[in-house]
Amino acid sequence: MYRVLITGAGGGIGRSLRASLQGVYPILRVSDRVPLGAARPGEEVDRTELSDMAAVEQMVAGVDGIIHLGGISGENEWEVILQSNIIGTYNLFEAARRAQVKRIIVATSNHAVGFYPREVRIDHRVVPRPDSRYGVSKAFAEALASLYADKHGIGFLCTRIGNFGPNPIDKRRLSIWVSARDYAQLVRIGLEHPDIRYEIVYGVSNNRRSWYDNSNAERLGYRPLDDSESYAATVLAAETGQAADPIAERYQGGTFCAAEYSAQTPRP
Ligand code: 15L
Repeated sequence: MYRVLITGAGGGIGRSLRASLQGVYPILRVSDRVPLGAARPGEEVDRTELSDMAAVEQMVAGVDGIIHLGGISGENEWEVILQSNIIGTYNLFEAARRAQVKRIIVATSNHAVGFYPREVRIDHRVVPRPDSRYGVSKAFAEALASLYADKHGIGFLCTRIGNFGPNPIDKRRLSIWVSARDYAQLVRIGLEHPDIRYEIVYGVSNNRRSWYDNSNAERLGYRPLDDSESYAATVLAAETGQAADPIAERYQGGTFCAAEYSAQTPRP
């Protein structure tokens, strides 16, 4: 990997990877729809709207690998999701094919599978059960990646990110938290592992309360260093006595499942 592009470099994960990957690859090209400030040593700074194919083609020119974080990172109206996450992701993968990009790390999400009940332990082989229009856009990104891997030979690591942050912020996040250093480790595996064509892994730390069988990530060499359990007592104490929505509580996707929920009976 000579030149690595980060889309969505202005977001929380993007800012973290921009710092931790500095100097790891000869050139880091950082891009976002919003201004990113001046280039740091070893960087190229770009500003692109992912729904604009011509701009996306310029953004990926000369790139070997892409960390695709760009797009909307939560639930929104269909038109917004459509432009940023559906059309934007299509534009990126198609431009990457034309530019002969070798690897793409996809920031997919736990919300692509958010309607699995919490008592079910899921692995990388389960079918998607999106919990939102946002979750559908992440399942779309995984499916599109599969097409571009099979048909065009691009290597994809789809990382179903749980919740990225300095610490887990509530009970649900104790099961899906990922620390900055663990996520950076996973991204580097995705870019550097010699043998990746199409893989789905969970972007989570080594959490004792995890809902995931992340053996596919482990097979690829992932050895997460952090565990949310050290925050559990504080997090749980803060939630004592709080009323919980039964739908949010039942499913892994939490409030994403409960929002706009109108089914009379749960799907078996
Ligand atoms: C996500 O996919 C979102 O990008 C993030 O903002 C959080 O909502 C996270 O999931 C989560 O489930 O906590």
